[in-house]
Amino acid sequence: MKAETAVKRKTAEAWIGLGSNLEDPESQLLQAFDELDALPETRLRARSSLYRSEPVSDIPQDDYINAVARLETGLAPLQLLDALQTIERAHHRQRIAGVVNGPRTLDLDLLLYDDETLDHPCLTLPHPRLHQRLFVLLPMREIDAGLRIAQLGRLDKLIATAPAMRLQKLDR
Ligand code: PH2
Ligand code: MG
Ligand code: MG
Repeated sequence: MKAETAVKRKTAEAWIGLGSNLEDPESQLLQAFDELDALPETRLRARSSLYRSEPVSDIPQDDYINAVARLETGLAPLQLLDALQTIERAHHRQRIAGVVNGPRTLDLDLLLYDDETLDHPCLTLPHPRLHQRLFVLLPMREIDAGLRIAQLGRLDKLIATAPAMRLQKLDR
């Protein structure tokens, strides 16, 4: 047996933000948790509750359902991003040219990948708006209250300084 075949690939801890405000958002997210767990070389290790949140957008639209998932994955960051976009497309996610922050059936954002920082045309790590979004920070705190984030610092400090918004934790 060759030496490499016995070596188990190192895995990373990846945090995913989930959001939906179209076509039964709660079901979209519950199904997405299963689809994340089914990705190659990937396990869903933890997930937050679902939260109802007011839309952060200039476009009037329905409230969102948001949540966060923590994965263990052997996929590289851009491979994982590609896999997330494949799941979004399977949920009939439409991207309309020129429309920013419009309503969506499913949004899967790669928030963190270990402590990596990345400035790639397709992917910025940590997610550039993570610290401004309580609908991401509060679900993260449910999974790991003591988390420290590369470049941004302690999660509880980010929560204390993030803009206020209407956000309600749900029972599922
Ligand atoms: N996602 C956006 C824009 N605005 N607002 C809420 N409440 N939740 C979201 O997930 C969300 C948003 C762009 O991805
Ligand atoms: Mg998003
Ligand atoms: Mg997105």
